[in-house]
This record gives sequence, C-alpha cells and structure tokens, in this order.
Amino acid sequence: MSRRGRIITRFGAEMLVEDEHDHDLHRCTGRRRAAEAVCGDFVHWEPTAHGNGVVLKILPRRNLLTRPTPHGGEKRIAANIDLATVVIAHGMKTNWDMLDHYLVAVHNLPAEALILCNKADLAASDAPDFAATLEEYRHIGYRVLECSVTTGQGMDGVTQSFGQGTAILLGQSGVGKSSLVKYLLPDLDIRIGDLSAHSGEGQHTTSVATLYHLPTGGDLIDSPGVRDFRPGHLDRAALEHGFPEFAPYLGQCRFNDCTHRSEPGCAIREAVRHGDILERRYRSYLRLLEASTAL
Ligand SMILES: Nc1nc2c(ncn2[C@@H]2O[C@H](COP(=O)(O)OP(=O)(O)OP(=O)(O)O)[C@@H](O)[C@H]2O)c(=O)[nH]1
Ligand SMILES: [Mg+2]
Ligand SMILES: [Zn+2]
Repeated sequence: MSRRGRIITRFGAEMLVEDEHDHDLHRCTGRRRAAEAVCGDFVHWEPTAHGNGVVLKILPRRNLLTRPTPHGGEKRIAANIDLATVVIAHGMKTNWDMLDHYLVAVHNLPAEALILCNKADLAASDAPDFAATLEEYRHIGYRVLECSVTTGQGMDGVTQSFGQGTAILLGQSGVGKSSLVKYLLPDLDIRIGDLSAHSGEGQHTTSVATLYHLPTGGDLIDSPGVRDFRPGHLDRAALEHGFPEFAPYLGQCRFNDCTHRSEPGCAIREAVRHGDILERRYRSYLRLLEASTAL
C-alpha cells in the first residue's frame, strides 16, 4: 500500500521522505519520473526493506521554484511554496538586482513575497544608500522586516510572519538563512544533520534545500545561498507582472504589444520620467527583458 509523504530534502538520487501519518523519515529513491521530486513535494511512496522506500509519484504541485543553469537547463529548488522570503543583510554588499530577480520569480510562482533584512546589529556599517533603497521596496508595497539573529531584535515579527503554510528562505550566501532557522528551531532534527554529513560538504554553507517544521505549525525551507539568481524563462507579460509598480500603467501604452523599451507613447517610460517608477527598477526590467528569449 502506498502512503503519502513529503520530501524533506534530497542528496543526489537519495530523498528523505517524511510519512504523513507517523512522521517518520525514510530514505527513498524515486521511480521513473518520481525521481525528479524536490524538497517540499508531496508524494506517494512505498516502504521497502529496513525503513527505506521508493517514491512512486509526485502529487500535483502548487508551484515549483527553479533557476536556469549555465548550460540552458533548469535546476529545481523547491516545490509548494506559499511565502518566499528573500533574505538580505546589513553590513554586507547587497545585490539589489538579484533581489529584483528573486521578486520577479516569486510573483510568477506565484507566492507571497517577504523581504527580510537580517544583521540589524551591523547597520552602522551599511553602505550610505542602503536604508533609502530598502525604503523604496516598502514604498512599492513589499513587506520588509528587519531583524538580528545575534541580538534577537525583530525576531518576534519574523516568527509571526511565517504562517501555517510553507515558507522558503532565499538569498545570497552568508546573509544568515540557516542562522534564522537555528534561531527558530533550537533543537534541530539530528537525523537530518546526520544525513547531511554524508553529503561530503565540509563547509557551513548550505548545500541542499531542507524543510523544517516550525513550532507555530508552518514549515520553513532553508535553501543554499547563490552568487547570482535569475528567474527562469518568462514571457513579457510575466516579466511585467514581476514589477507590481508597473500595474497601474499596463494597458496604457500607445501600442498593445509595447515592450516599454523605446516605443513612442509608452506609459511605463512616462512614469519613469515622472519618477513614479524608479529608474533602477525599470533598468532591472530592461535587463531581464534583454535576457529573455521572448523578444
Ligand atoms: N552580526 C550578525 N551575524 C549574523 C547574524 N545572523 C547570522 N550571522 C552570521 O552570518 C554568517 C553566515 O550565516 P549563515 O546562517 O550560515 O548564512 P546562510 O545565508 O545560511 O549562508 P549559505 O548557507 O551559504 O547560503 C555566520 O557567521 C553567522 O553567524 C546576525 O544577525 N548578525
Ligand atoms: Mg545556509
Ligand atoms: Zn510601454
């Protein structure tokens, strides 16, 4: 008899499946297309000998977060995400373009977006324009939280922001994603730690996405940090949708199929000229448009 479960993490071909009923963890391989299951996937699985098992089927996904690989492929990161938390940090060089790229991907999953700015204790060493840039995201309408794992500042708000669904922590390496998980879950599941030791990664840096259960009832996925992130292939409408401040102007350009690059009568460029859309965000859009094959 097959049972329902959820993929907690995977290392190569080996997946760790949590059974829906007894919550036990089982090392599984995947049969045929089920071999593509990722962290967060709900699956049907079947026990084999010695507590191991085989994943038979991936249940329909609400969404799947991927990123393009340099060779034109796609790397699957995690599935069934309700809240995507992009973590940045005070006292570090922030790649705002990458934040925009994440947000575009999140809007198109679709999932709710949250910007979490950690290391508030290091705010004194911020770049001069850091606070102002962060404020720009608030002004667009994004929820922005500030916290410090080190001092505990703002951590109640972080706890409350994770509801009953599945949240994921995304962002550059070193911003404190795993530290946030450890703060929220002081007694991490040792079995996961054991398995992760087998992956042969001798660093602190997170190498695979792993799902944790929060005491408040929701789930939180820690993901490996990246040096750069680009959303997967998106057509122009999807790209526009990734910039919520464009919404009031869409459909107002002279041409129906306006790409907002250089067409006359473009309502988006007009809004940029009037300062209603930030030049920096508009340039982000243009770069993604150039990179997309939708042109
Ligand atoms: N000052 C300060 N340091 C912090 C804070 N949170 C985390 N750190 C430190 O930042 C470093 C990186 O933290 P990690 O939690 O490993 O970062 P990560 O985002 O999981 O990194 P990857 O797994 O590589 O993606 C560690 O040395 C942490 O101790 C904070 O609030 N303030
Ligand atoms: Mg980490
Ligand atoms: Zn236009």
